[in-house]
Amino acid sequence: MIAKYRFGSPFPTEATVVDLPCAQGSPAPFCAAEPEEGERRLGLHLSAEDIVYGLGEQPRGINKRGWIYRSWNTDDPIHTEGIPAMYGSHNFFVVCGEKPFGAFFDCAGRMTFDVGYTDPEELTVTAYEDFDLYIIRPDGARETAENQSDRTPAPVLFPVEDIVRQFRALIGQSYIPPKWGFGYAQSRWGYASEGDICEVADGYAEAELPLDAVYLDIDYMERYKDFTVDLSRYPDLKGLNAEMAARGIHLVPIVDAAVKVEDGYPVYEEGVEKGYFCKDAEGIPYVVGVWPGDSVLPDVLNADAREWFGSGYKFLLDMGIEGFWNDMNEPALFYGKKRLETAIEKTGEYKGKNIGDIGGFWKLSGLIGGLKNSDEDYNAFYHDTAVGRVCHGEVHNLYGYYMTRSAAEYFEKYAPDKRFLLFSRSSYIGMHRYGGIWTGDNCSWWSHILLNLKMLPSLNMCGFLYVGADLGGFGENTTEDLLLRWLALGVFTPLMRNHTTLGTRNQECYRFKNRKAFADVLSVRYAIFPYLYSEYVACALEGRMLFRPLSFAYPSDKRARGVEDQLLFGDSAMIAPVYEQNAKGRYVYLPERMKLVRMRGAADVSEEIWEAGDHFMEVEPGEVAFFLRPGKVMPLAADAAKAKNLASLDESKLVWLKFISEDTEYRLCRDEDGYRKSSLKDSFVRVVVKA
Ligand code: MIG
Repeated sequence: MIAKYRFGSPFPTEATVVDLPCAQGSPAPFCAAEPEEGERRLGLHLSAEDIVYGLGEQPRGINKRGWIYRSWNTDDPIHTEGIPAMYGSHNFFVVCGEKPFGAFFDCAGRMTFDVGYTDPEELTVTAYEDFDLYIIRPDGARETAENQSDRTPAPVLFPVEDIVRQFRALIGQSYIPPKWGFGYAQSRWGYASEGDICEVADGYAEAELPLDAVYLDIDYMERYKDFTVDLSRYPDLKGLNAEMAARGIHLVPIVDAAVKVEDGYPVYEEGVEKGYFCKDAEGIPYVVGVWPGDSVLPDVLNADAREWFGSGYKFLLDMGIEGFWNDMNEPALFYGKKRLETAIEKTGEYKGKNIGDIGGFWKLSGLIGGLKNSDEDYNAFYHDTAVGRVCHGEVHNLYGYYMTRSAAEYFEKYAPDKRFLLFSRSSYIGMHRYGGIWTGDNCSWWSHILLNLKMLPSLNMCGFLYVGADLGGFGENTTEDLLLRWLALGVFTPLMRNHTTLGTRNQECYRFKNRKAFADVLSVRYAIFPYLYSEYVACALEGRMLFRPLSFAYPSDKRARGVEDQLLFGDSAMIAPVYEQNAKGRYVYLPERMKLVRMRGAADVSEEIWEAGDHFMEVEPGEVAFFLRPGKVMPLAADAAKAKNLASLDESKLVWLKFISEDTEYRLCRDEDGYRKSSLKDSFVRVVVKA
């Protein structure tokens, strides 16, 4: 049951795919709260036992209670617990208590969610732009939903999951990548040339470690110009791509949001001529500074400009490239050109002056330091949209969504039935239909393994199923044990990519000493692939979550409701990764009797039944341990240890992990080509697994 309330005349975000009539009256259970000038506030009382789930890409807990979160897409590479906002805005949450309900604030601009920060018993939502509010109440546990394919046995949906399912039906089906998008991938900012890419592919091959993709960061472009290739570094990208494809490896180039200002550069010239870049109040393309230097921003909120920018990907598609990652699309700005000029002028005023009074020093450093990602810039350029000219500051959170949509809509034209790999840094709900996300610039910190885990269910709720973090950590130097432990979580995440920044220590698995441990952990990914893929596709088609908090399946178990470092993974499994330095293992809570599965590589699997309650679970680096729930089964690829990548994985021979006392059916996704959209729904087969 969904009720929609309209506040003002919001910008049409196209987050939802169902057009609902607006309800009259007040949006219970919310009450109007005292607003400040220029904002709207809604609040509600939280009772002691209420849990708040959702909000997608945000720091802190799975249960969001006890902090204030902001929706304002921001490129901030230091993901501490205190950061005001991250790259995406996902304004959906569920309050899970006696009368559970979900709330989606469809608002293109700035918002805050004070979830018991100011007052532990109050949840206050503040919006700085007009919005639509959707309140979703459970339809009741149901065996079959209309959009549910013929999965047997149908999972029983508890109220919270039912709310999520209704929400997902409202926002449309989640993106499904091609099969190879589930393979293990290597990336780094700083691979300087074709030779570096070959070295990575060879490094993995020689170490007999699997690899499905190598990512190309901004270094492949000619001076960071979108839809160009630096020929001095990559003399024949098409040839390189074909060579890699023959080895079962995909190349995945980055595309940045901003377009370099440069005479003679066709993307720039064409965009200017057609009026497709964001403009200032006088209608002149607004110049900002990003990696290419002075740049302009494609007006992806304008349908024509969006179509035009999307067609730029053709340049790379024609080389046989099948996957992309979209970056810097918050959009991240190092400076606005006019403001930079003013700032430089102002610094002149300090010449010869004594800035020994520390105030002067801070003002001076603030002149340049304060230019980055500044609201003054965001409020100074405009989009020409279907509803007229709109200031960017009012629709800021939509930019990454529409940039990614522009690519996806072009792919649809380029090869209508083909699935491409596509994910973005910045996002908004609605983008989940067009691509996935990675969670941006984390660090090689132990705490970020846990941060990775905690975001998974929140993102899934909001429709983002194809998600992953930079495994091993992006900023700072990784260590062998950190990478191994992180990979042991990464084997479960749909996007499994090792990525790091410029200048950090080498982070490719083959660089480390304990080769066997890396071979073991990576091969587990290929072993569980039949399960991961089947669960993923089913979750996308049916509007369910791949990762769920324990409370979703054990709602009346008080302990389970508070677990913040374990998750249900698909319908059959529970995961509990190790996330502490030098730890020999970890404590794990079992809400019921489960079967512990230990994998020391794809071929070495041992099983043990553990009783409900608390246990210390020893896990060696390189080993993957997880739990099978009672009555459940999980297909594994029998020969996964031999797989060099997903293309070479023999999916025909399965072994079944099972914790069952009677024959059980599993619905397996047998999507042979792994590329097509149309055949996906019909690719499920029912397999009876004998007890
Ligand atoms: O300002 O392209 O999050 O993954 O390696 C940094 C260089 C720009 C940020 C992305 C990161 C990528 C990096 N980019």
